[in-house]
Amino acid sequence: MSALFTPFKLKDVTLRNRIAVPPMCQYSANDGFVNEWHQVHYAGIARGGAGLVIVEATAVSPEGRITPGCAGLWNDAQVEGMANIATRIKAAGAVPGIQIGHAGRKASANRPWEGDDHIPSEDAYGWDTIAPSAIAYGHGLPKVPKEMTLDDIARVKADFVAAAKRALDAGFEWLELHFAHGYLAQSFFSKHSNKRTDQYGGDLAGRSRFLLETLEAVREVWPKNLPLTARFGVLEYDGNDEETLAESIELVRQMRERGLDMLSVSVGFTIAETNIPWGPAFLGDIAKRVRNEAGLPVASAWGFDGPQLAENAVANEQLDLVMVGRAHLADPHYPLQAAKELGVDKPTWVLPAPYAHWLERYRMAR
Ligand code: FNR
Ligand code: 531
Repeated sequence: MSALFTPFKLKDVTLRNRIAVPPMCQYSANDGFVNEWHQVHYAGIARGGAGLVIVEATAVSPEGRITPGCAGLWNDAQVEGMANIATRIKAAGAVPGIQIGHAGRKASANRPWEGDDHIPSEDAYGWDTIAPSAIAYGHGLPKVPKEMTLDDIARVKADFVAAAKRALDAGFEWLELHFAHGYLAQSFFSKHSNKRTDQYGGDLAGRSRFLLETLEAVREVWPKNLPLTARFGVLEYDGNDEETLAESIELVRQMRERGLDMLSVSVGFTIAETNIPWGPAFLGDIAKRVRNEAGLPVASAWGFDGPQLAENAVANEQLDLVMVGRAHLADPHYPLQAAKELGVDKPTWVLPAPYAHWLERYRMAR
């Protein structure tokens, strides 16, 4: 019996298995509008059998994009293209999810394969960035962001709410707030990037305020019966992990109390000077600690793609959902290959019926 290939119910949504495609930027949008590439990419990946497909980081405002190629839901016209994607993910038997976020001081950057570095604000494709404090990330992202005023903070929270409403209109059934990877929300939480002396900085409560208020505001408009989740960096691997983890778990508890249904455990990526112990499933034990101490279901990523690793993560109660990213780019049918490797003989939990009928194990032998 496989733990990975069992359905997962969260609120009124049931996933056909524990494999999720995490958000992965395609850097292919124009003015925030998705196009034919996104339709091909998401339909193809959903066809492979994952239980949940989460659409890439989608900006809540133009200046919230990471790159000019990022998707957006900052205006109503952008809903149609996203609705086509949600419809196709659902038609392929997966649950359609989407991640919304704001890139903060990491915004206005070139695509990774075009430098991954800041585009000067005076360039046609560049823009000024905003953040909790006027502190640059540095390295390839040297632009010093403007310290956000209280009005800026109120506007960005409202942008998250408006984007969440548009995601619902587009037919998404799973919403993930991008609170990780050194972008705006993560940078409010981290002492490295937040030196504010007002109510949005200072102690844990101050550094948590933007995340908690944004979550509460989005929870108000996102249906109670649909999963509202967040991806959040619970540590930085900056030599201060124990303190950061303790603060993070307290924040996650408070997010759960305010209606967070699940956490996708990640790394903060707030600063470049870190010592991340990259390796297959390296976040497994961290995720289990968050799951146990914060008391809510968790997902995580980074090198969980080996089928036995993914199986063990669920069987050992480290994760409720395994995010498998790059392996899905290499093979959209990753779930089918994993099912074969794990000897799972009920591909109906993996694939749409028209495929499953002909791909059951014994039929494949003919
Ligand atoms: C990512 N990742 C990512 N994460 C996120 O929260 N939002 C995003 O939009 C993206 N975009 C993105 C694009 C590309 C091309 C890659 C490779 C990655 C991180 C991704 O979701 C995942 O956490 C990592 O890729 C690690 O998982 P794997 O690939 O080791 O399974
Ligand atoms: C982070 C990443 C680091 C190392 C390997 C894979 C991914 N991601 C974060 C992404 C953008 C691309 C890099 C986002 O969260 C948008």
